[in-house]
Amino acid sequence: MKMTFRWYGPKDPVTLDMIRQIPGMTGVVTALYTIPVGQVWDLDSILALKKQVTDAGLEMEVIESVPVHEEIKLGSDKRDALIDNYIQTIRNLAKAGVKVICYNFMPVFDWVRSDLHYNTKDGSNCLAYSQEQIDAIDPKKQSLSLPGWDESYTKEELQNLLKRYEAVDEEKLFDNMVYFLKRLMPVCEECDVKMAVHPDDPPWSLFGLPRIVRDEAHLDRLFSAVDSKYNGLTLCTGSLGADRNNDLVKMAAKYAKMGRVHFLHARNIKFTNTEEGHMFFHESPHPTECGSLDMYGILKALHDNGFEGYTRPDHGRNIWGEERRPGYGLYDRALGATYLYGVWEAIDKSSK
Ligand code: DNO
Repeated sequence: MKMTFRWYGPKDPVTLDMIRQIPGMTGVVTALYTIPVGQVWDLDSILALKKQVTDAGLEMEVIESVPVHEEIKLGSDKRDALIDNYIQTIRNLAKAGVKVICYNFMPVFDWVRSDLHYNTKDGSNCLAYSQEQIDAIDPKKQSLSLPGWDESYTKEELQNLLKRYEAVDEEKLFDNMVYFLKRLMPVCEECDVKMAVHPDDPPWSLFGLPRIVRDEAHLDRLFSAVDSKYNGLTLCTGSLGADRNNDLVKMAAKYAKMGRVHFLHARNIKFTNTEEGHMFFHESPHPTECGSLDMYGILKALHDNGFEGYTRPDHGRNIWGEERRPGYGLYDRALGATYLYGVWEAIDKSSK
């Protein structure tokens, strides 16, 4: 397991120097944030980014994310040219030594939360999700104000996009994803770059839009439809774990054994309602006992099934007065990294 940290580029207040001082850190996971979705990432820009990272004594072997254009997810006649661009980006990233690309196939919205500053009892605050609050939003009728939503679209663009997705059900989205991956695979195999899809967060349909990377049945179908180890997974525990029916220890063991887990997003969440269902959860410190997910069990399952991929501590809370990008401050993620490192060392040494 290689420990990494997400870095949002030169403007990130969490600097490379800070990241380097976290014990066990080998590299950062980053992206070129200034290139519009759909355009080729040119080699010079990639190499310039890499130089900043390596000058700071870190590696840049994972990209999160190369975003997939909506026309590809919609399967429109514009997709082939956009997939050509994606392929060229993969080739350029490979030349810079990138090994894994994290991406998602969620229509329109990436991760969704109802609160970015949910106050917990210990005085920290964190990201939270309330189904009731999300259900009260109808993006087709009202202008959208979702925490974390970056307003990439004008109101009209969003309405048009949502309208176009009315013709895309789960099956169609799945076909479009398979089409995309089948075109990528020969290049990934040639360049040795692994695709690692990020699960839907949360892993169920939102606002009537289809979401298909959400449980074991959907992942099995995806992995057999495009049967290459280069078609793999970012095992995001907090995303998949939000559905209590997902047995993460089992899934970690199964997909690691298949050689499909290339990247681990390690994060714990706590359900605070006692009823079954997806009504409310907030993010919690990484250790098992702090949340509802068996973090130890997941790491052990990965370890025992040969996981050798990259890991990063996912979202941290705001603690010690820190007020940085929600989920992506320094302190709690650094604590998370150290916890993950320690658990991994213990599992590894005690298994020899
Ligand atoms: C949220 C992240 C996601 C992830 C993308 C991958 O904190 O885990 O935004 O980067 O879904 O494409």
